[in-house]
Parts: sequence; C-alpha cells; structure tokens
Amino acid sequence: MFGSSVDAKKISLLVVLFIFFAIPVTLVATLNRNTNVSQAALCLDVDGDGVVKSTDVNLLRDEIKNGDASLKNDFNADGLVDNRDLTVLSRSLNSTCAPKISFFADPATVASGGSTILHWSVDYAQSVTIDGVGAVEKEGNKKATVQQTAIFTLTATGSGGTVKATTKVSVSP
Ligand SMILES: [Ca+2]
Ligand SMILES: [Ca+2]
Repeated sequence: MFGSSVDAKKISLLVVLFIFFAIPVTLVATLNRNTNVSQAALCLDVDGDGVVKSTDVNLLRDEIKNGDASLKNDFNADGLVDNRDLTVLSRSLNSTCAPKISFFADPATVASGGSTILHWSVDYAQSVTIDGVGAVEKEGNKKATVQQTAIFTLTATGSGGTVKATTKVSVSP
C-alpha cells in the first residue's frame, strides 16, 4: 500500500516535470526547425483568403457555437477559442495578411547533375510562381535537376502584398 502510494507520487512528479520542461523544449525545437517560414505578423484570417471580412467573423462565430473552433483562431493567445477572440477579430475587419511561405529543397546538397525535390506550401496568397518553373499551386513539390549550386525563388502574391522566399541547392564538390 505504502509502496504504491510512493510510486504514484513519483509518477505525478515525473508528469509535472514533463509539463514544465519537456513541452517547452519541444516547442522551442519546433520553432527552430521552421526558420525557413517567412516571418509574418499574426494573421487573424479564418478562411485563409488573406483578408479579414465579416465572413470570417461569421465563420468563427459558428465554429465557437459548434465547439469545433481550431486553436489557430485563438487570436488573444489565452489558450481558448471563445467570444473574446471574436471581439479581437471584429476589431481587425478589412486588415490583410501577407502571404506566408514555407519553401525548401530536400536534399539541399546534391552531386552535379543530380536532382532534388522542391517542396512548398503557401497561405494567404492568390498566386504563386517559382522562377524557372512558372505558376504553381499553393502547395506542391517538383523535381529539379542542378548542374551547379542554384538558388530557387518562390513569389507569392495575395491581398496582403507580395512575398518572396528562396531556397538554395548546393552542388557537392
Ligand atoms: Ca478571410
Ligand atoms: Ca482566445
């Protein structure tokens, strides 16, 4: 009896330690991994078209009512999605969100004449182009063959402006 209660205490202590240390470390690691994501201010858009309109307010109101609101709509960052977020969103009507880009090559180093795969994903944009490739979908991947070190440029244009991102493919000597 006594032994098992000590074990329970040890387990709770481990759980508390996990919450205080492991989770923040994991979050920091995740943020560091995403350094190729273009830095954009917090976007309050709900439907992903890059402009805050009454349709976004109505959408969030329905989501809150149905209890299925996504945490990405926690606009006041209090860990809950509720009417307070609706208020924050209503105050941002007509604001726009700059396109947000994730663009990388995998592998980033190849032998001369070798190939890599370019991967991209863009939010809050109406058009996306990659130099040398042309217009592409908002999300996709494409094989690229390189003879020498190359820098690929992706340009995304939306209501919030035009944003560019580059990714480098190095040729190993
Ligand atoms: Ca919108
Ligand atoms: Ca909130």
